[in-house]
Amino acid sequence: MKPITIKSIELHTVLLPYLAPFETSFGAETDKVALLVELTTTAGVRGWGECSIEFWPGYGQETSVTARHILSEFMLPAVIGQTIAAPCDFPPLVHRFRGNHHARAGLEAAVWDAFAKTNDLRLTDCFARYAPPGHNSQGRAAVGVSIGIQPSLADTVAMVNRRLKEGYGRIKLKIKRGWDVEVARAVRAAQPDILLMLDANSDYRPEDAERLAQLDQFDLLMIEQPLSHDDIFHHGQLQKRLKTRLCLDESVKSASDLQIALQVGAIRVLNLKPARVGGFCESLAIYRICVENDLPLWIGGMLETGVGRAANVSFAALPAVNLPSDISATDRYFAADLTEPPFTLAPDSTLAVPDGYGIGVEIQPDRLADAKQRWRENNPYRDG
Ligand code: OSB
Ligand code: MG
Repeated sequence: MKPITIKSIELHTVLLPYLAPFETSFGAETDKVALLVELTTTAGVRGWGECSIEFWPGYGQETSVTARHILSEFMLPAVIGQTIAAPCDFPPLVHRFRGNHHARAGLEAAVWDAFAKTNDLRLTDCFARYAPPGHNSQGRAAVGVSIGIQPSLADTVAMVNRRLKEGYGRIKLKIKRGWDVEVARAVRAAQPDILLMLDANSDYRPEDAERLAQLDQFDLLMIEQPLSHDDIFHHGQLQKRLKTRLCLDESVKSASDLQIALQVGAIRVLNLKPARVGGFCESLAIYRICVENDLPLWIGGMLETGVGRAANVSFAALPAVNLPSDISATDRYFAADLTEPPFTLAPDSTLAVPDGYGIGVEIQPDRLADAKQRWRENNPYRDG
């Protein structure tokens, strides 16, 4: 494979309005704030990555502004001018800067895209080269849809019916304390046979175990991250009391965290967000652990723009990603995304990997400029 040499890197903060606000246990959001990384090689190849981030530290500890700071002050100077022979030669270059996984993941994603394009490969086939032998890209990813907290039970059932009609074969509902058993009951009553799961985004405490055990009656595919974002131990305790499989999202920030979660019985399904674990190289290490342990795996989303969505679909097309991923069609999120072509849902609830090399989608410069302008005019921070 041909190496790349990094000539320059530009960061873009954008604001892109959602078609409808998205509400989770930590609040409602009306716009996507995204941080994009545009990398240019000395050969003139352009790679794009997305930091998969939000504008406040509710899901993770980073924000679009902290990620921009860490990248521009520390990580970019460490990589500009460097030659990279293989994508996973990148992490050691920024290893001395701790944490800040979403920031480093966006930069690493741009490296992967540039590397794949330099070598005339789709990103999905590039990932497959570093996956275990025989793990070739399937060219498409099974997906579901994540439904935010709605104003009422009737609205929730109506939204579920709408998404089913659009063709989604797996429904995930956001829950929080006080918005759980009744929601699951209402949706199950309306739809007895669908693949249904719940995501609490860390809203519950260990003493809520009895409440969570009531959810066992609804034949759920899994319950995602009920307890604290930094608490693997109590998920292990909780799993002993639940029939329903626990899925971890927030708590697994590295391959090591996953090994610990497996050891203490805290995990029966993994939601892998490549950004949360610091990028696709760590994601490939985690992928191997899932294969070795027969741990069911799917790829999570952070309502990304087309840049992040394309990379995640490319990873989700690997064969050990064996449950539907949280990567929905473009029209689930935006009126017009920053990239073309849009992702459309196939009747079998899959998204196709784009055809082109690298991430396979093209940034639309006019829309990028508009979205950057929108951020400048609507930046909600008091300090910068
Ligand atoms: O917990 O999976 C989550 C979005 C933002 C932050 C956290 C989560 C989510 C989602 C959205 O569930 C999934 C998607 O991108 O469609
Ligand atoms: Mg989640």
